[in-house]
Amino acid sequence: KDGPGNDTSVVTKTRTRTQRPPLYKVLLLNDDYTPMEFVVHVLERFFGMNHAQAFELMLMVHKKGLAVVGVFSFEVAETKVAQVMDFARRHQHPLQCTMEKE
Ligand code: NFA
Repeated sequence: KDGPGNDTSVVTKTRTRTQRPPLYKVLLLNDDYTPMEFVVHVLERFFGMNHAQAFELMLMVHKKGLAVVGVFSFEVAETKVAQVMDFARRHQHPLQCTMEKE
């Protein structure tokens, strides 16, 4: 007789792929002119870090040339980059912030 599991029936497993939105890394780049304290302030203000975390990450950027400061959805990453770039420009610092797909 036919039915599930019987040798004349075909059992098909449908693999359901979970849809995950693409994530974007927000990167902060080192330069020779932006004051360390300004970078620390940026990390506290726009990335919700405490002073110790912000200082540690600023030093990482300073030493390595760049660092990932966070991973976000496209819209949030875009907003963070715009906020940092605008804040740096208004204070006449050359600090650069970019994003890239993870
Ligand atoms: N390199 C900068 C300085 O010595 C500090 C800095 C850190 C700038 C991280 C940009 C990003 N004043």
